[in-house]
Amino acid sequence: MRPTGPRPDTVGPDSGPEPPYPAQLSGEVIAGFGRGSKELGIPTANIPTEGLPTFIESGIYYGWAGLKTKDCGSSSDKGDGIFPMVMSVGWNPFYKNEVRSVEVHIIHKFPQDFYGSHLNLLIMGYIRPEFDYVSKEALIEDINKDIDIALKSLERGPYAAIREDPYLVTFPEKS
Ligand code: ADP
Ligand code: RBF
Ligand code: MG
Repeated sequence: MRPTGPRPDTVGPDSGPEPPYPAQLSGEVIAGFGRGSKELGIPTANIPTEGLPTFIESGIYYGWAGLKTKDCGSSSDKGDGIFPMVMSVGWNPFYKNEVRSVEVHIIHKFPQDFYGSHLNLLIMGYIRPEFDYVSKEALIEDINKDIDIALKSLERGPYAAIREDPYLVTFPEKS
């Protein structure tokens, strides 16, 4: 269960990410559990757990996401770009999952789904461990706080600068 008490406004050193951050992770958006994260207002783009750096343990992280939507028509209006993100890695104790998952909530409103698209992530830091919750509402409240913490943390100069890292916009060649 989540310990009670206030949560910080930002996480990680103000001077900028320290090794092993920023950590790179990329993958294709796959179907998740279909649990209706979307209905909760917090859709999560699931990506394969392969390629997850071994030092990334279960927990909640934040960083930058570069998204390239799968081609069909003009890409610009489908939401390609660089966005802040929060990421959950683990077993989702609240849902008692049997498999580990990596789910990314991109902090942006998209006009449509983007399954099959490519995501490049720069993980900038760790926010908190995963918790079990007494209710879905309590989980959502904490996720919304994670989003606030991520946005505030990424506003700091050295973190904001990494938004320009070419890694975020380097995608595999179209096949
Ligand atoms: P699933 O169980 O298949 O992961 P979700 O309810 O978590 O389903 O919805 C995830 C899908 O919603 C993503 O794969 C993506 O196509 C879409 N989506 C729309 N907006 C967002 C967003 N802001 N962040 C992440 N995914 C989003
Ligand atoms: N699931 C949990 O069981 N415990 C958590 O502490 C938890 N934290 C999350 C934090 C973020 C930022 C995100 C995007 C997801 C988190 N989840 C957590 C996963 C959540 O259960 C999953 O996305 C559901 O599908 C939401 O309905
Ligand atoms: Mg999902």
